[in-house]
Amino acid sequence: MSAATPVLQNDLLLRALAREPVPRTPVWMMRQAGRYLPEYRATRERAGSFMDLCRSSELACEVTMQPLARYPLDAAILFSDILTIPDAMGLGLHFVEGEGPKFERPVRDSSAIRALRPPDIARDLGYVTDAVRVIRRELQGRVPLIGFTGSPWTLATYMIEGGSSRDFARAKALVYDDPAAAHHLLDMVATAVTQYLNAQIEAGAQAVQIFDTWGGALSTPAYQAFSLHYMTRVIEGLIREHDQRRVPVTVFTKGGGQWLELMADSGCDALGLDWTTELGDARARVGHRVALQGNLDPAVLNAGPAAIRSEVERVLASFGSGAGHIFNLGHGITPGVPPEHAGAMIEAVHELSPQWHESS
Ligand code: 1CP
Repeated sequence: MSAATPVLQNDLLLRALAREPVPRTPVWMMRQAGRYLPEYRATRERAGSFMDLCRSSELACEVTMQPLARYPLDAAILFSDILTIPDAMGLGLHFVEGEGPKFERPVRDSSAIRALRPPDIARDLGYVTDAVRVIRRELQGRVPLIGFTGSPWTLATYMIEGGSSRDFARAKALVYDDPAAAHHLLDMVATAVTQYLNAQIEAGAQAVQIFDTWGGALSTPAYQAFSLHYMTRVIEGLIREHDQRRVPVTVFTKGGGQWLELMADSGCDALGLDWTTELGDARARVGHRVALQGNLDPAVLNAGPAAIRSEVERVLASFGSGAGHIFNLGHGITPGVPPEHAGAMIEAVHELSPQWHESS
């Protein structure tokens, strides 16, 4: 390790991802930097737009650090978005207030797909790797930094639909009408995703997560062919050791509870679970092969601190004793959550989890 790389003061996350013993369960939250925090809203206002916030490494670093200033979290997550890749492929991303992401030039048919060009990661996404470097410097080894990407399938849904979707009508029609075009698109996106994560790892991301937010919308065979296959290919292409440490990979397919055994075959180190799968059941199925992350229903954070504490207790008990659990929400924290409620969740994990790690 070079003199410029401070040792990691808190490596609970990396130890739990390796299913090594820990004195308590590490905790972080998906979307921990975001609109539920007034300080985030203030920085975003200063940035002008969401993409300007992502493109400024100083401001992206500032918002990455905000939840860590408030709460004793065990990881930082790069502040960026999954849609930076399609933006870098020329689709023209913008965010409409209250409506979410929109692409000016969606790819609706086979000719648009065949006209697509892969992004040049260093040229078009250098702002992301710059942010990783700035955040690592600012963290000074306090906690590990998680890098991330969307899964090829999840990115493709936004590229084909032109934004968010309820039913993925266009993306699924493409899969069934013209599977060759769908595979061509997914293949190009998978290559970009692999290079993008490797660039984040080389810049200093110490763990990475693949967000397959919309994989759960597919049938089992379509999930295997159009989502899991490409995530497996991405994982095969990743740098797995950097700075003399393993770089663990977490796969989170929302709605993927029925496919855990298949997902555990992808070569990942951990699976993210949403709240519809019990951690104890998941552990019995795949816990001897991968670590498990999750899975408090984010809606619990709209309830009061007493209810939050008892649900934290229930989630910890569901996983049970021993190593291999990373406490998290089952999906991202929502904008209306009072910040003190997130604090109550984290405090409860600190207080209640040590008993599940005694004499292991
Ligand atoms: O108005 C605003 O300020 C923008 C809100 C916002 C934020 C805070 C967006 C737009 N993206 C982000 C940051 C973000 N997105 C992070 C980093 C912050 C952190 O975790 O602390 C991450 C990891 C994401 C990942 C992301 N973006 C996903 C996968 C995770 C998930 O929640 O399922 C998805 C699907 C997106 C797309 C996206 N970007 C933004 C929004 C509102 C959305 C969702 C749109 C939809 O529901 O279809």
